[in-house]
Amino acid sequence: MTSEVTEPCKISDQDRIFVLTGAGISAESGLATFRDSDGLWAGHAIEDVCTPEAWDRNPELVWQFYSARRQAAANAQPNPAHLALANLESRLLGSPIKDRFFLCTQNVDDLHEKAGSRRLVHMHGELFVSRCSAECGRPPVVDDALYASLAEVARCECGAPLRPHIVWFGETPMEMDRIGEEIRQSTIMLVVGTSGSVYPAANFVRLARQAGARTVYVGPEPPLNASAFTQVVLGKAGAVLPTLLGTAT
Ligand code: BV8
Ligand code: ZN
Repeated sequence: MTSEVTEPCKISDQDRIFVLTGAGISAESGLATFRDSDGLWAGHAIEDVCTPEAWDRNPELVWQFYSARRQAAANAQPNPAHLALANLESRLLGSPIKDRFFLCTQNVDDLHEKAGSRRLVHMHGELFVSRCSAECGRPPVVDDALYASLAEVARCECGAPLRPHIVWFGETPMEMDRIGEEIRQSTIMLVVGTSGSVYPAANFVRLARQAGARTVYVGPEPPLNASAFTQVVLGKAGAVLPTLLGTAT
């Protein structure tokens, strides 16, 4: 059922909310999405910057790509959509039932954290974190440096260059067990700003339906998996979420 947003989404005090966000929620903060005409992939083939093979072939190009993303994200601020989710989380924190809000983002930017979200996971990694490219086992490190050449790239104590702590195509997403558990317990799944073209994230809505949850999509156009939603609300997240989540002042 496709509609414009009119009244807040009904959330009872028994409901447990699982939120999945994609690049669309950061579009109004000035961060390009992947598939926009001038999107992130414009100018770069996925296989040249977002696969382990790309890293083996040309780590300098990969670091130039992610350094440009770090620069853009560092100058970006959360928008009303990020703030509405953080506000909803804090409102639900007060309720007797614990942990009724869980946020899973495919985004590697830190705008959800900047907005005040707490109970969240970055299933595809984080832009401002790096780890050892030799996987020597040392923990990932916070790293907001910009690397124009491989010579500048910081090194792990084992001597190997650091790589972005990001999930590339062909790599296993992070926190999948925890995400699976949260989906099973959810009664409402809210999905915001994702085209539904990348798996396993694009399958979460079907898992939520199997768990009996209401499934709501918010974005300016129906996603590829639109048929799996009980409600599709067409509109920009920054305009829709404050009203839909009842945080509109
Ligand atoms: C894996 C980090 C095994 C990097 C990313 C064939 C069939 C099915 C699957 C596959 C297949 N071949 C290969 C696969 C698997 C592959 C895959 O899905 N490929 C696709 C291309 C077919 N997946 C993988 O490799 C994954 N790993 O499968 O491992 C496994 C599986 C299960 C359990 C264990 C192990 C790893 C995929 C992760 C890759 N890394 N990101 C980086 O950021 O640089 S994916 C990246 O692209 C994003 O994180 C996101 O997940 C994805 C798509 O982006 P979206 O967020 O949806 O953005 P997009 O631009 O597409 O759309 C924007 C949307 O926003 C639009 O709908 C638009 O309408 C909307 N919008 C615009 N403005 C607004 C808005 N919405 C609201 N408000 C607005 N203002
Ligand atoms: Zn190392």
